[in-house]
Amino acid sequence: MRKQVYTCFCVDVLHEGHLNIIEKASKLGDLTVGLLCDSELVRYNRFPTKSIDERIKQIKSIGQVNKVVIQNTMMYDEIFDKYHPDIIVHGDDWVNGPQRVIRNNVIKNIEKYGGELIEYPYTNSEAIIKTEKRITEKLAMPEKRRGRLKKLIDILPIVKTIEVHSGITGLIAEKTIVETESGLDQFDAMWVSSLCDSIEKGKPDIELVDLTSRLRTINDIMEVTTKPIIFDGDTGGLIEHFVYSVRTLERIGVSAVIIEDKIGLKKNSLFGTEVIQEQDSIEHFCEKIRSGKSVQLTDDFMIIARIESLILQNGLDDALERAHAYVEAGADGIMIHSRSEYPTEIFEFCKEFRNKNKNTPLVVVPSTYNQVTEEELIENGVNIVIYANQLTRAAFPAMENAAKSILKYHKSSQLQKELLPIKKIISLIDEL
Ligand code: SPV
Ligand code: MG
Repeated sequence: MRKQVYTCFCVDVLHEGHLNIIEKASKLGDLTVGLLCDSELVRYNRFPTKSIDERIKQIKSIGQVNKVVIQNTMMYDEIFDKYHPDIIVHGDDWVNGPQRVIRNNVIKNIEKYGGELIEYPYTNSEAIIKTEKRITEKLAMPEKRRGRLKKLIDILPIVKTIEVHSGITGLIAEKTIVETESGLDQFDAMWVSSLCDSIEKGKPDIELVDLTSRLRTINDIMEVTTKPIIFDGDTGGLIEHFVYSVRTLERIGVSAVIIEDKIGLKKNSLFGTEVIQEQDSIEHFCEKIRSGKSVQLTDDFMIIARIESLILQNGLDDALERAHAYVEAGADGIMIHSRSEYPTEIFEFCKEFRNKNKNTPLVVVPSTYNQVTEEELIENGVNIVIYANQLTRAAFPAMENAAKSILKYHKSSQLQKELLPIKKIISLIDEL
């Protein structure tokens, strides 16, 4: 009987390296190619530039492939359980680096089900690296980047979003990959926080850092990233100004603006009622949403309404009334904010909101109720989680400690262990 051979492709663009693997694998028996599904591909690598149907068609057109299946998880448990392959074929690029967790999973499955792992030298020519880099860079183009947030909301259980406020934090959001029990993971989107963008400039978070300056921050981030951007638009300002902001943000490729229903001098929500802050009227805020939506030129861009009722202790009923009114006015999503230590009021809101509205995306920012897990948020119907300030809060004490240490010891060698090696910092940024 011919052997059953299986190989998984976690890519959307085929190059000679993949064709090499197919050529060799097909000689070992009947070849099944697994294609990693979209939701896993974004955790593993990057957003696909081809749909799963196009990817299937592409592989099917290669003669040596007997069967094409969709692999629903990065780990191979389901594949072994379902297909019992005799041979798993893979490039040897997964021996080192984060991908080795997946290799280990294959080895564990072989111990359980039997089979053999055959690894071929990975083809990594200059030309292949260049092509792959080019494709990735194209994802940064405004027309490609803008609509990706909506797509991610559709395909992912939750869109994991991290705060960025500069090129360097953008790079961290873009490139950080970790190994987990279920494979690799990375952030899906970026949040340009008003708090952190202001702090970066040594200013309070009171809409003092104006849009021109915020756009410069966005540009720095866009230069070095491809992931979609959610912009913290504060109150959105005057309706007459907000329409211009929507046009600009949409044109440059931002995916969503979140505006909060406060009026007058805006202060950071985490002050709660410790400072005077006024909530906008439902009518006026709906007018702002309607005006923003009316000037939008694509279907890609989202205007998300942020409700401050829980922050200002105006109660759950007020929050719900506003949420439904804002959706009615055209909001593409609702962000419900809280500064409680526990997620109880957020979950109450989600439950009541979802009773009436099953589809409008829900966004939360668990800065104070930080014990909450993504799993719990998913169970409660949340679509986007924003980690809104952690990079800034991590950097500040690290920088302060370094400054203090140098002052104290009048030299810097004692810091060596905590610092990025010089060799790494000078080669951190790729040249074009
Ligand atoms: C921000 O990050 O600027 C926010 C979220 O608006 S919060 O700081 O919690 O108000
Ligand atoms: Mg803000």
